[in-house]
Amino acid sequence: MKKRAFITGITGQDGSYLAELLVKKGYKVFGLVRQMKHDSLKYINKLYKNKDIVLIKGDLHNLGSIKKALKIAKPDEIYNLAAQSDVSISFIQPEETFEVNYHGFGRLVNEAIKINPKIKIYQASTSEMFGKIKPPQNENSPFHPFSPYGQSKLKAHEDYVVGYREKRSIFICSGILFNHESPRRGKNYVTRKITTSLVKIKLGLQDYFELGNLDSKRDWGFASDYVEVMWEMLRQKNPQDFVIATGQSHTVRDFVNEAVKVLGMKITWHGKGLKEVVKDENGKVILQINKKYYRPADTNYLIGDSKKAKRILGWRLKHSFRDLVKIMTESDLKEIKESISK
Ligand code: NAP
Ligand code: F7E
Repeated sequence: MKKRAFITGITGQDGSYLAELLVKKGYKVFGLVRQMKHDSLKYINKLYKNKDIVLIKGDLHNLGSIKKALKIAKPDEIYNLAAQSDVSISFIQPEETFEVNYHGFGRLVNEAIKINPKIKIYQASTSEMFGKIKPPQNENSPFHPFSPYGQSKLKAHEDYVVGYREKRSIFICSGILFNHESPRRGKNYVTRKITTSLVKIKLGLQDYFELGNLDSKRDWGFASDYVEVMWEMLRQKNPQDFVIATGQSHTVRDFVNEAVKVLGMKITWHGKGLKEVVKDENGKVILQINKKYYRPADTNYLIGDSKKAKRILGWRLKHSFRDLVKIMTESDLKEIKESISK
């Protein structure tokens, strides 16, 4: 009989890649969706139309909808990828962030173990839980989150992942994933904001764009490489947590420089701090800093140490930072060119 997987956040970047992977692996895949609108299903529409996945309407806010979805899905495995995942928004809406990322996850776990105490659960934890801890960060590093997002994920990790595993012997584990991006990344995140903006500038559709903290360092990987290890984590004899990262760190500024290279643009950097700008070869400003994109507190330096995942899960880096920027920039170039030729 086919194994049954239930994915929350199936419409998002990771959820859509994971759904594709689990379908390929022969799973019967169920996904929780807030809306059945065409636009929000854009990355999973093909799977849905081909009847490869079953979509169930629901929301982590709503216990009734979770109960109903679990009754239909009867999953062997749950991948909880749903979240208010935008760190900047978490400073403006901390309660909503906790409501989804902590209480929503709690509702899901409590219902799931009532239906099937042997269920295996994957929780999408995050490098944001490390906050100000010096890199490299691994499974033994302490946590010190700066943002309400990081705090909500840490509380979920402590109470429902570590807590339920230790006190109630539930098979539940956290993937502590560092930043991972793709052409499916939301345009509110810095990588996709950079690639879409530079492509539009290159094509003459936009004059300039604005960023915040250019010196922030992130360990950026390619999202589709990261979903395979989510599945691997649920294959272990004993549930445990893993840090997944590339082990390399780059600044936001590095990302801009790399994307510009892919587009064959020539740029120069001028000034410092809030006055820093980027000019194109004609001396026109195409990037400037806006204070509004700075956060009240930022996790400035992340590098993940994934030795444990390499040893136990066989985690290997498939795409470099350069590959990632190239894939994202070329994808946006193609998509935006197609949209203007319609
Ligand atoms: P994403 O693209 O922002 O997707 C988030 C998903 O959560 C969407 O499908 C969204 O549905 C759903 N969602 C939001 N609120 C919900 C609610 N109240 N009830 C049900 N579903 C809800 O995120 P991602 O980048 O794929 O990340 C997946 C998970 O990994 C998240 O939990 C994120 O916090 C975590 N994570 C991500 C990274 C990263 O670098 N990408 C790193 C570490 C951890 P709609 O389509 O309806 O909005
Ligand atoms: O910011 C800086 C910003 O929003 C990265 C989520 O998936 O990864 C993601 O969170 C850095 C920060 O991602 C802009 O200050 C500069 O230092 O792309 P981001 P994030 O906050 O790291 C973690 C692992 C998750 O778990 C989250 O769910 O870039 N930055 N200028 C900017 N960031 C944004 N968004 N916009 C700017 O204009």
